[in-house]
Amino acid sequence: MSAFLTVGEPIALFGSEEVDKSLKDARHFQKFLAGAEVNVAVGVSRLGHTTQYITCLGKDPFGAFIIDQLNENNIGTDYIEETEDYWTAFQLKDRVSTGDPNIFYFRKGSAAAHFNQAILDQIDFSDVKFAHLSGIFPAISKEALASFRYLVQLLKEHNIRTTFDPNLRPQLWESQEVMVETINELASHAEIILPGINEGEILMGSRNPEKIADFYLQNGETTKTVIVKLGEEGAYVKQKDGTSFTVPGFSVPEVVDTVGAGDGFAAGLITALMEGQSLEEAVTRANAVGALAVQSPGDSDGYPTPAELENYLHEHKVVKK
Ligand code: KDG
Repeated sequence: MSAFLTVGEPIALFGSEEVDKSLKDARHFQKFLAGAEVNVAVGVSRLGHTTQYITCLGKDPFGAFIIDQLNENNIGTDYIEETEDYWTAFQLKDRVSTGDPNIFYFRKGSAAAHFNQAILDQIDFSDVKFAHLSGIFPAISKEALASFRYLVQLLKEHNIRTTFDPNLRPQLWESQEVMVETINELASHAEIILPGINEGEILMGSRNPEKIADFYLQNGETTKTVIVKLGEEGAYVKQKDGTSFTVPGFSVPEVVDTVGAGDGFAAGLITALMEGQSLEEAVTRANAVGALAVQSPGDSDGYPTPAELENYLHEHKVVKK
């Protein structure tokens, strides 16, 4: 079995190559692998760790493309189901000169939304050290939400360390109220929670990183650490024992696309913790992977190999303690 696993909806992403052109007008697109959780698997695998990605794909060209991408990225496919009944999701993303790109999804009723939780009973947890969960998969359907809850139960039974990224996608929820309530409840089962500062404002009504962290540390059944992502500014960390610190981010010469930075952050954090680094070193690596991610057009094409990461940290004068 693998050291890392995650479950989610993978998406074939068509990223526009025409800067500041609307999705209606753009004609030239490049195809990438996307999906928040699979992005994390790509980042973890690229940094040299064994991974399994759990999902359901349609038997269609996008599903076949995703399988190829998983194989190319050395990601385990032992727990992937394929169906002829539903399509694999895809999405369009524009290219903007500033800010976050616009995204249009074609995912309602997808194969992943019809995920059958029976496959979770086949998982071999023996070597699993970390599992990453996000707020997107439980938002796509009732089946996915139930499967998410069942996986949380299995992870608890096997004492697996877990990270949770709220990854708010309001368009996938029936109302903001349901989204906030469900995400905060799901987050409470994770050991490490990774909200973005803007998400904190929606989820608990404050942009104060300490208040966001305190909210989750008090509510979290098993929560030991909250890491609030501050974008370019880095990340604020608070632990159950009350210790807190901020790890500064890396300045980036040119932001090409912000999507995928948070998933890269999670991959950097998880791999460093699996390698026995301190929490501060792990958050430094997380910031570095996030900074590399925003300099490329796809979600995950900027994620580094160990040598690329080493070079980046060296160039930015981060010395190992
Ligand atoms: O975090 C990146 C994701 O936003 C993207 O890959 C697509 O999963 C996706 C989503 O729902 O936004």
